[in-house]
Amino acid sequence: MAKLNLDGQLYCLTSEEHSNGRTVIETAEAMLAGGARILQYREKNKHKRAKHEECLLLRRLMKKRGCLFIVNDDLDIALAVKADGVHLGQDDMPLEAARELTGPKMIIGISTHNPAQARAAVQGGADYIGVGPIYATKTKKDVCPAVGLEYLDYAVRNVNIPFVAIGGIKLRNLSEVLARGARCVAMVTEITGAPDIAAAVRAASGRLRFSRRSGRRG
Ligand code: 3NM
Repeated sequence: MAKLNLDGQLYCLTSEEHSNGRTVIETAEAMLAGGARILQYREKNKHKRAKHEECLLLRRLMKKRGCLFIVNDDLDIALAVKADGVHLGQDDMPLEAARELTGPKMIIGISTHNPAQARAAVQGGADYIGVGPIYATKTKKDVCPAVGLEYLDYAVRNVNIPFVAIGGIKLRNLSEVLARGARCVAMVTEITGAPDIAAAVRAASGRLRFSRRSGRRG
């Protein structure tokens, strides 16, 4: 795989329970309409069969539109549908074991919440890491309290692979995160809960691209 480049990109995630009655497919289509370039399927409360079925559909949709498709947690589903990548948390299958199954080409992302976890993921060969939760979030149930901007500062200075700032990020606090040097940002509920998902993706992506182009932080 060519080296992953997430600079200036909005990282989109699904969450049907936070999508105001829209299905995960409707939400993903709206994200694509807004120009999404990377999307993670993250549906914590569904059965595996339903997740597999939705991922099969999304895999086709994302491929057609040239959008990277990442599956959260379920490495078996990621492999079965030939996703571009899998995203694993600290309590999921260890990175080394996952890499044995995926081979070198599949993207593996790892959620990290402190510098030690970041170092371990980078040394273990992760393609990117999540850095968060930057602000308080109710979307991820089992995550530690907000780590604040300090851990983001650490990542900006020390992490030499792409990283995604995540957790409680909204359009209203995006400038602060960009000003600290984040180059890729994930938002769940700000996007899935927006009245117009495509417009929300466009707005956030525009801000990220602008900050990258101008080299300005914020
Ligand atoms: N991962 P929202 S925080 C999926 O810190 C996820 O690793 C996190 O949702 C981490 O944008 C989080 O609605 C939830 O706050 C982010």
